[in-house]
Amino acid sequence: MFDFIRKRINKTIKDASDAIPEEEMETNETDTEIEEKNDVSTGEKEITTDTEVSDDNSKNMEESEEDDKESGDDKEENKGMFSFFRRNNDSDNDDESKSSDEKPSEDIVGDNQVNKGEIVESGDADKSKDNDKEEKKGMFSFFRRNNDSDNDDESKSSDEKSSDNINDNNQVDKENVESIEMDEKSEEESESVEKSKETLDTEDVLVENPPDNIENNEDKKEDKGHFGFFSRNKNKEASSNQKDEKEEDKSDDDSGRFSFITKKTIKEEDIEDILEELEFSLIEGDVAFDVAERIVESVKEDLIGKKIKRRGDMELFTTNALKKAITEIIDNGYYDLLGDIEKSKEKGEPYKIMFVGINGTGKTTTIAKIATYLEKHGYSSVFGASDTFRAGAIEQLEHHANNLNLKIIKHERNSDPAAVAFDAVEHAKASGKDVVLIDTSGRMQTNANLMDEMKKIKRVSQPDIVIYVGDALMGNDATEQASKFNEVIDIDGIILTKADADAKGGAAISIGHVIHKPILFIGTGQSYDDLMEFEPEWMINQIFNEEAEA
Ligand SMILES: Nc1nc2c(ncn2[C@@H]2O[C@H](COP(=O)(O)OP(=O)(O)OP(=O)(O)O)[C@@H](O)[C@H]2O)c(=O)[nH]1
Ligand SMILES: [Mg+2]
Repeated sequence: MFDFIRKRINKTIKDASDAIPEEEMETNETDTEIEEKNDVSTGEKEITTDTEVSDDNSKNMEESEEDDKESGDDKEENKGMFSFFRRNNDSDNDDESKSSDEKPSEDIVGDNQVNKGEIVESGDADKSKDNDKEEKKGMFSFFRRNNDSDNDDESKSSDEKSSDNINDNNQVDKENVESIEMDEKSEEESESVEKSKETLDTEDVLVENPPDNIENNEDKKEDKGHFGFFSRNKNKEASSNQKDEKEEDKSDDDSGRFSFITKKTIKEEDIEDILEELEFSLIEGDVAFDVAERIVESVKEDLIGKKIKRRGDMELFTTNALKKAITEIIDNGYYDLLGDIEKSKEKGEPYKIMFVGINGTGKTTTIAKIATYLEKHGYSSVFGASDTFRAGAIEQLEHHANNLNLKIIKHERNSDPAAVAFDAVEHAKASGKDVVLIDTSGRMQTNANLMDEMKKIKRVSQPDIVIYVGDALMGNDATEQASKFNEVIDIDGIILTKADADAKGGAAISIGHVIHKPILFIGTGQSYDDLMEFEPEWMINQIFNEEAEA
């Protein structure tokens, strides 16, 4: 039923996922070059920032972490961190040709640059030991700096420190200057770190099976931070208000590779073209203009300002925003038909339903379907043949009555339809029937006489509920007609027929919203059982699930 809308919605979701260019989801290469070092002996990740990291940038990164803390994203972040290390350990382990003896002495020194969202590792396993030392000194000093800034945690053992391998060689960063000073001061300690590293097991030590000396750290909560880059951010206080600037983040992408993704805040310009196209698509798919506008506004409101932290976020946000917008549109209350019928029955009154609509929408067929439905729920019905206008209308209803073995109250053709309805109600009262189903002739909302006649039927028969029967194939016209009928006769609910033949689905989305009345049933075919109770969840599933039956 929703083929057209489903395709367009899915296109919108796809376009939205592609809307933020890859480059914008990555660290700014011109500002920051991140060098990653992978110490095989410990399985640690060492990340060296070799170029300038501006104060702003680092503040944003700090804020990013702070934000996450507040929003409870920490756990996810940390999980990501662990998988990062595990993955790198795994990739190290892949190197079967290396003996475990070799590994401890080998640093894969990444001249890695963050490039298009991935860390491209160009490890140089044969760096000289001197170089190694220098690197490690640097690495150590970085953590010294951070540890110091965190609490001057002098009590940390060198073992602990060995796991904090981040080297920041920033030239301009103020803190970095301090860091360089620290380098000199802590040269000795650095060497002890190296030694301690050599004593550690070779693989997965930090993540899968942390050695005792790390596991027993006095401050276990620090463990996560030890693994690198994040600890620096995590332990500092947030100090920036520039919330919609890019923020660095680490995350898994779908391919399972690790990537740096910048937090990107969705702005109107990122999505305006997509939403404009969505609006056209909805209108083309028979959604009423106002409803299409409202859906788009709601999605826009939802998306703007959202922060994308990892690939897939945009798709998720857009899907959720669309689902929310459409759910709001199609949720127009609930009419407890069976409950109301039961109440009438308890009072000893027949429950009266009047069916209205324009020509050929399926009123008469639907009456037969409803009688079938009611019978299944234990309620008896009687038909009132109030379409005295169209040739063959009475016979048509009579045919269904015979098929279903139900009583029909009929008068001559062209007789007063209101009188027929009245008689049908009287018959139900007299014979103890539970429900009276009143058929009326189809009429155009523009035909004042026929609209007046319809009002008279209502006045005389005093129905408990007036149901507008709309043809889904008529698209937005069905919605506009429902609006007019509602103005004249005050509709209580809607049955939308021919959903089985409607490939667009727009009328089903907007009709209830436009008249603020619920859809009770959907007609799904020409047989008596082709009637479905309307459930908003069903519709949402039809619209969003590509595997949903048409
Ligand atoms: N495919 C499909 N056809 C339907 C459905 N409901 C009704 N029809 C068909 O629509 C045609 C018109 O149905 P009617 O019940 O005569 O419609 P009506 O509103 O009573 O028509 P008028 O009395 O002339 O105003 C018939 O051929 C029905 O079989 C449905 O849910 N699906
Ligand atoms: Mg009819």
